[in-house]
Amino acid sequence: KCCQGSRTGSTRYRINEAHDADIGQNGVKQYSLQNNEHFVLSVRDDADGTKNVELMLHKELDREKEHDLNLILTAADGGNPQRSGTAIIHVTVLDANDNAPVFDQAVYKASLRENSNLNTLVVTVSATDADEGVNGEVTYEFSRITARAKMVFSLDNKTGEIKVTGALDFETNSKYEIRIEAKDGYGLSSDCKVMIDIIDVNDNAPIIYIKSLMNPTTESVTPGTEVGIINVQDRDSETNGQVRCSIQQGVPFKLDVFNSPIFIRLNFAKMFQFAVFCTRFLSDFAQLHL
Ligand SMILES: [Ca+2]
Ligand SMILES: [Ca+2]
Ligand SMILES: [Ca+2]
Ligand SMILES: [Ca+2]
Repeated sequence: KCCQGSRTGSTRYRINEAHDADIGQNGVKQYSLQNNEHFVLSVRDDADGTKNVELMLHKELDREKEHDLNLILTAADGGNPQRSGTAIIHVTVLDANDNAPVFDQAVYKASLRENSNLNTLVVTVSATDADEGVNGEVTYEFSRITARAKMVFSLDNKTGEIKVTGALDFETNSKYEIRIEAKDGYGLSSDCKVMIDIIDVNDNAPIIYIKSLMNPTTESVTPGTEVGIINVQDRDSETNGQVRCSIQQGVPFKLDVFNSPIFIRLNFAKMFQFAVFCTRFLSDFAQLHL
């Protein structure tokens, strides 16, 4: 058995000497090893006439490429005719933890609607480790995550599944970027990025704010006078956040788009502003406050 990562040159394995019943020239004279990439034979004559035979590592072993090797060792005598015997040396390469887990993708992207249910699977990250046993056992953990993201997403440390664990809200946070680390049993690690986009759902109704410019509105007011401003806000985006305003018929007021959309308020809330103009003398509506 030879460990992956053993140093070449200094890693040697002693091999038991071959026996030959003959003596002298007819005894064991030479050893040879079948040509192979990794091992060479080192034979030294000892003072007592025996030979010290060692298998010496010549080129590093890589268990991930080759985990078993068979080497044919031949011992030949010096007789005539020459006789030889062979032995097979079976080398098992033991694993060293020389590979970190590797993610399938450097960046994982996912998108889900803001009204997604708890436990919804967002994305599964996956890393593999070429080593064996504990050296190749991969676990996952968040390596960089905001407090907000931690409240709404969970990560299964064995399967790499990211799931929804809290209420999402596009209007509060529409994008998340998380880093995940995959570690093997001895702490070699690598990481990946997960980008999650939250998709808007029309979950906010428009809110109407009314500001009267004349309070109270008098009946002597001239038609065409601006008597109030209406602000309408919808926190949703795009078509979910567009508003249309209308005023009931038969009232002496006209609604005009004043300058829409005016500005964007905090948290993406858009504010649309409309002006209300007096269209005729108020008479019966004198008490009406916008
Ligand atoms: Ca290995
Ligand atoms: Ca490993
Ligand atoms: Ca809306
Ligand atoms: Ca929304």
